[in-house]
Amino acid sequence: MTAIWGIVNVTPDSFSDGGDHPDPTTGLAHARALRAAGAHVLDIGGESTRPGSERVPLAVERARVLPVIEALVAEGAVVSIDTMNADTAVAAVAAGARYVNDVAGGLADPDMFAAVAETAAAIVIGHWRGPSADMYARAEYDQIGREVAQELADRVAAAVAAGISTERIVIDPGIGFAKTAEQSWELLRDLAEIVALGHPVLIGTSRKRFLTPVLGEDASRERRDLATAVTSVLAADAGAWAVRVHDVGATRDALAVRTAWQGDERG
Ligand code: PMM
Repeated sequence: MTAIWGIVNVTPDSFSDGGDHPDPTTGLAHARALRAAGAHVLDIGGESTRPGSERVPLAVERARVLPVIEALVAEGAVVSIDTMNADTAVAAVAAGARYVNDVAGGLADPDMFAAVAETAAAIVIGHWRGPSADMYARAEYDQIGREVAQELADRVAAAVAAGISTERIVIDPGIGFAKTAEQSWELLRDLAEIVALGHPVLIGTSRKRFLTPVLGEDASRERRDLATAVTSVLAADAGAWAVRVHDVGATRDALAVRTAWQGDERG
């Protein structure tokens, strides 16, 4: 069964749900709603990674996410912390988070892998080439699937060298991170190269800018959520282990349709 990760951005300026859940109280309410809608994991972030975004102070990030994580864990939810900061990751795991989701794959904070190694948490290693502020300057590839797979394999090796056992490692090709829209589509077409690395693969396409050439600049949030439900099914078909989405209900329904189409045993 494809796992659904529900996105909870406790930020005033996130990629695509910015401003909806700017503080822990509204963030918690949103997380509970996503859980009720069928999210298996709640991915809590306190720092936006949207193109062009600036970094936020550690204390601000922690004040946003920790109360939400503590409350959700107390309710029995499975929680992930979406952070590029080792200190935040460690604090979140101490508060009960089971996954550290680092879109930078340990490259933004050199202490990340060693810090996670000291915990029992699993880590999501995202493909990343540099900070969001100027990531498009690094969007150059000859064969994107092969290059992203190689760069991810290098980060996995670094994580293992730092003491994170291989079964604790999830990989993510980082759709939209240092990739143009066309490159993101090409990478999705090449997903087999990422799956072949042998780790569970998490895919994040939800509401992202690369959908714009397909849907049009003025596409509503609802239309981007519908498109995301479709990419969730296609990602599952391509071997993804999990999809990270804003509209959990739409993706849950889309994946249920896929399961029915295929017959129960393959879900
Ligand atoms: N994308 C965003 C943030 N975190 N984490 C993972 N593992 N993969 C992604 O593609 C990803 C991520 C982009 O910002 P958003 O939270 O506003 O969608």
